[in-house]
Amino acid sequence: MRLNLANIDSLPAWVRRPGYVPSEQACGIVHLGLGAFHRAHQAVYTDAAMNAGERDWRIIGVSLRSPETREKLRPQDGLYTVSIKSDAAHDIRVIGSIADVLVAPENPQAVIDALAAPATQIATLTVTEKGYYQAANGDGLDQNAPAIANDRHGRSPSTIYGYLAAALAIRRQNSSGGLTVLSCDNMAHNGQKLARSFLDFLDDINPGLADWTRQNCTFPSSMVDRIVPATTGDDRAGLRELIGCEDEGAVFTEPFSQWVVEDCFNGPRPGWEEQGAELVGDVAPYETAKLRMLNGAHSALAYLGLSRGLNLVSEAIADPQIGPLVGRLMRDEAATSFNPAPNQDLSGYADQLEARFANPALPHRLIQIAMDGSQKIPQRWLATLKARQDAGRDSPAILQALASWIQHANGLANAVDDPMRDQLARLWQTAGQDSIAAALFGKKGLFADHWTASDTALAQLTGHVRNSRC
Ligand code: CS2
Repeated sequence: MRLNLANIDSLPAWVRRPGYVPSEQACGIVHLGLGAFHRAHQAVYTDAAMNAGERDWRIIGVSLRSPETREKLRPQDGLYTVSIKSDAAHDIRVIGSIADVLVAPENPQAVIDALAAPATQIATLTVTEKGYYQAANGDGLDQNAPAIANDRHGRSPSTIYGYLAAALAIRRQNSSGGLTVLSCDNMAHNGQKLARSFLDFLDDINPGLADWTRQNCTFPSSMVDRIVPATTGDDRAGLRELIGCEDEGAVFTEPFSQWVVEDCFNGPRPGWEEQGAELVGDVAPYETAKLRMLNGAHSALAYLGLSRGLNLVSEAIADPQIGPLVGRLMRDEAATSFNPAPNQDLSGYADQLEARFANPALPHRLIQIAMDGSQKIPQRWLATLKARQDAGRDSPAILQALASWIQHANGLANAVDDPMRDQLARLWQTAGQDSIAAALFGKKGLFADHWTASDTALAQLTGHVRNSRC
């Protein structure tokens, strides 16, 4: 038996389910990048808002690449379960907020039409860091990326910019109003970066639409936080035992969830703040803490842990060398690299993060976190290194983690899953072990715009690269 609207009532009584009739709710949101993270986070807040009585906020999910998620959810009428993994009793909830899944490459026009529909108020995004095509120096859009050049020439779009541009042109023509375009990815100033890159793109292809977008759309920043490991076959089999039903779209996550959103919406939105989201004037201190402490620690656990043959976050945090190093990275380095908001307790936050990483009920694979390192380390480590170096302070824990990433990027012990993989491999070949750190972080290094290492830091980093395992 497969989970769907017809058999939802045969689930055990303790499984929570929507307090509204999903098929009776219209759509108000289009989400680009429908992965497990969205299903365990924003879709849950939206489901909760409709449980509380709000109406017509269902989500049309868009997969920008493969049909996999559509194959999981369509036969289930969009329904799937979220299981909270902890020591406590089973907590499983059916989510009804996803109405349909579109597969962009199969039918780009359907995606454009969904974004252009007058009922659509909000476009949310989890397309990962690389989906924003940021220039290597962090300064706006990478105009040279082939996908961006394709979209600029008005061909069938493949990037968020091409889809949004085509949809907003229709909204403008039909006078159906602008959109709130809400980035939910792990990037510093994600809303500002998205707005800047999108407007760069529009200025180039259609200055009139760029002006209209400036006046009719908003791009709030947001900080999203929930650890959502990739679902495994074992997870699904265990779930089937528990609920007596097959759920191909199931996601498994931790009890913790946080969403801090800049309160600058263009039009109506669900009352997410009634369901635990925080609507604030300035997201930056929360976002910086999360990126530099949580994600910074995660990446360190990933590369240091993999280099020691470990597989899971919970194993890496328990390692007698890695655990304390990651504690220093969070407390001594990341937490001291920015000004927190009043009442933001960074020491308590670090304690909480260590407990979350240690959650034995949530197997989170290090290799999942290790992917796309070149896109992640600027906001997770390099920003901290720069801020502390500018203040005359060193960051020994991050330097060790960074050396471990450099070794990882060499690809000797693993397959490197990174959009800059070939560039990094070429650099390794020409620079070798003694000069790779300089080629990356020296004065003309590949990442020098994010952080140019001092001579001392460079010497230390080079020493670590020589000594770190791969
Ligand atoms: C992780 C994040 O895969 C990764 O890079 O660091 O996905 C992390 O689990 C989330 O940001 C937690 O909110």
